[in-house]
Amino acid sequence: MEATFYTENRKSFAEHMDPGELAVFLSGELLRKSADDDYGFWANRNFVYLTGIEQRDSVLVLYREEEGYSEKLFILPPDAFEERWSGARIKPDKAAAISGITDIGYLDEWQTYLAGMIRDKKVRSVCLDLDRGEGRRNWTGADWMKQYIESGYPDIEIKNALPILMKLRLIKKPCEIEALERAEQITKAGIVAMMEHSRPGMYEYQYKAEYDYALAQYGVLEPGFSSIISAGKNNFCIHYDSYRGQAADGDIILNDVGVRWDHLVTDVSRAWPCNGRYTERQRLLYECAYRTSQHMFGILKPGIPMMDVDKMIREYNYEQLKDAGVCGSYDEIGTYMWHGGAHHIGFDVHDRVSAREELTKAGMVFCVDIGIYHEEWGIGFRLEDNCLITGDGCRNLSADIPRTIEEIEAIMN
Ligand SMILES: [Mn+2]
Repeated sequence: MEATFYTENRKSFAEHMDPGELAVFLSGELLRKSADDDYGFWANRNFVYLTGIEQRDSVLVLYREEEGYSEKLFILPPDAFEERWSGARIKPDKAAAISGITDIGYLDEWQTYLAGMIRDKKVRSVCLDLDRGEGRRNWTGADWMKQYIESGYPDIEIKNALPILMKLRLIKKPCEIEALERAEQITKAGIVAMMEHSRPGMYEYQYKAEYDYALAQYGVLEPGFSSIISAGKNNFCIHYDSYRGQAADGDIILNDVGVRWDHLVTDVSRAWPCNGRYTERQRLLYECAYRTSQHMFGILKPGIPMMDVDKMIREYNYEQLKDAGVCGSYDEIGTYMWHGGAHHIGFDVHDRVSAREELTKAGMVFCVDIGIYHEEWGIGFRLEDNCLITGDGCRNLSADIPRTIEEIEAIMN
């Protein structure tokens, strides 16, 4: 991603700030795992969206003037001893080249800077990324910041930056679509590798190994999110993550996987019989999902209430299942369809965007996910693609990943 992408994002954010307002964004800290080991660092996505920087303990400060705004980035200072053990830290010139921010300081100056700004600029409000997640209780750095400001500066109003960012992130820019297109190609390599190696008796972890190996050939060293790869009855666990099961002859392999490229994540599901030939029942159900998917990609365009997309998938898929003699009435559709399938993707796989009240617009990218679960027949799977809304319709970004029965059987045999 070019630095102009991040510069534009900060500019768009600053347009939503009030004069005299300060915004503080934190990349996050290392999380201790055990003894002297930490979990791999994962930078806050909104911080990355605004800076492109993925280093721990970094801080972005925006200050809104009457006209325009100023910005400053704080990064970890050089530390020869630390860097000998855990690798080089980003230097100011590199941080400037990535983010487009010219005013860069070191972390040890940051608290003095904050106090100085509040005093000299007579800051009236501070905007923080107060994203507590849904039902999650862990405090983030922004929560600590909120407490720090509230106790030290009771007159300053605290605002939440999240709603603004959720709006900005909803519409993808051309460079984000390019990154997604690249990610889709690599996703394809991973899925095709699993299809090609598939055979009865194969363990789920062996499919996973094929996927990870294929991605690594492109320099993608971890999947876009925790891969869901399961066989047979394990497909009935929607977010399955054990990988211990073994595919028996006649089982369907379900995958729900992604690739992150330049921060953008794909989310694709395919389903194939481990032995390379769909049974009659598998074919019947798969074709229902396929026709529903094709229907959706034929009708999606700007101006459709986002809330209706799930319902449209459900209703059309019900018609398919009814015609196939599987589902007798719409009241029973919940027996076979267990989840919705129209979440947005982007910097997060379940993208942190506000879409519920929106109409579909050019630049939105969301999944069209059709899951069919027939427990009695022992067949469960999803067909999930990534839909980009364009000026006059839509484009299936994952269309090139084998998705018809003919394409899949051709690869496997
Ligand atoms: Mn998915």
